[in-house]
Amino acid sequence: MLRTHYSNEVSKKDYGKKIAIAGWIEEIRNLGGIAFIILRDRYGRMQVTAIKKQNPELFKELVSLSRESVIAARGICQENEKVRNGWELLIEEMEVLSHADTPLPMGVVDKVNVDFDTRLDNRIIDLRRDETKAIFMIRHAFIGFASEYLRKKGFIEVHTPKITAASSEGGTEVFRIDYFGKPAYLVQSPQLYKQMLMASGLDRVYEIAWYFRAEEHDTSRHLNESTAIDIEMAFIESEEEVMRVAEEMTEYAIQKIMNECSNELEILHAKIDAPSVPYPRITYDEVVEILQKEIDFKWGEDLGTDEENLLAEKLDYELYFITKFPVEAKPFYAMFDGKYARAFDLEFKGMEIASGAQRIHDYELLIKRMDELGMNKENFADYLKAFRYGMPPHGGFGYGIERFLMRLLNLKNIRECILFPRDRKRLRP
Ligand code: AMO
Repeated sequence: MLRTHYSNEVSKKDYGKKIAIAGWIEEIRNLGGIAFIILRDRYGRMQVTAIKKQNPELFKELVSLSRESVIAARGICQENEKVRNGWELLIEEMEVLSHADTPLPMGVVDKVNVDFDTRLDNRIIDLRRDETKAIFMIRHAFIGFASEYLRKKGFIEVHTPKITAASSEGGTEVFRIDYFGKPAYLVQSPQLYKQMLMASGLDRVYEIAWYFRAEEHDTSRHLNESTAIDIEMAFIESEEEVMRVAEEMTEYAIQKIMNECSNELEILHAKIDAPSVPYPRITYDEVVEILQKEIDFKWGEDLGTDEENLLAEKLDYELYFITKFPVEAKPFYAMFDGKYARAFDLEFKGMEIASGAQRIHDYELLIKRMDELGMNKENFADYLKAFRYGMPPHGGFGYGIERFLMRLLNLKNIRECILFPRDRKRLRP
């Protein structure tokens, strides 16, 4: 066995016993007769101590290794109060599992600031840094807790196609691909499929979804490939029921993250306020009123980054819904009352992290709406078919995972929250 213990698994009962540890060499301090090696594994760091006269060959090999080489070390686990975790390994045997090339393209522990592009170009090494790892541990936790909440509420996890013949959120911002000689698209969201599923009798579904959007943005809050938690639920009376799921899921996940990810939050210096539900609801009309006191803003316009920031400055809370948008501001599938769509955005510190709506479930009304918008219904034949044989009232939301994390952890760039970001300039690694 290469490893009997991870760094965090060693306890007093192991002192004096032989153990095996493994990981990356972070630091080598060679004092001549004795050398101290800091070895890093998934959970932390440990000290390996080598004494030259005990085994000169092993000592020589160990101190000549390059930083970030991977070794497995066996020896006696010995109590040592001077070492941070209270013990060290007195090395007796070693297996070099992999030599790291030099120089490293970026440092792992160096305090010098590495620029963001270098970090992304070397993402695997970047992930060895505590801060980067902490973000992805919290991402993992968030998805787990959100799923846990949804499953408790009767949502089942589904996976819908990512290659499709029709686009859901608008025609131009799609990646076109060649599908055996026929045109196809990468989905912008699971929108059409999750709605279709509401006619299946499954009633409540969720998906950890991939969004592909060929938007030409180059901002700190947009990605061309992003992930979301998408839900759809049937037999609702209004979008209020959907909003309740969005806010309760958020509250549940934040609480759990605070309880179970305190180490990671500390590494990231993230201080979290966990507001209780219900989150405030502000109508679009109220937003317009607030904005018009400050800037020139017309009813019907979209809220851009500047407007969202300004609004956040004027409000005292971090998490809130904007409701009752103008119909024109929302996609064709949103249900409406007169000039207002039954749609909402969930805002977190001045940025939209989720949006959703009650949908049009009546086939005739949907056709009418698509005609008004001049949409080509043939492209939506399969979607429309699902509305013809019994479709209950329904609604749902799409909740950006990277956007949520960015705000929760106060990160400046959304690219911090996805392993291998895709943007207009970045298709690698
Ligand atoms: P929308 O287009 O608002 O709605 O997307 C839902 C949420 O997904 C995130 N998001 C993005 N994150 C990063 N980069 C992007 N380019 C990007 N685009 C979207 C945001 C956003 O709030 N079908 C509807 C949802 C629904 O009604 O169920 C939709 O896709 O956090």
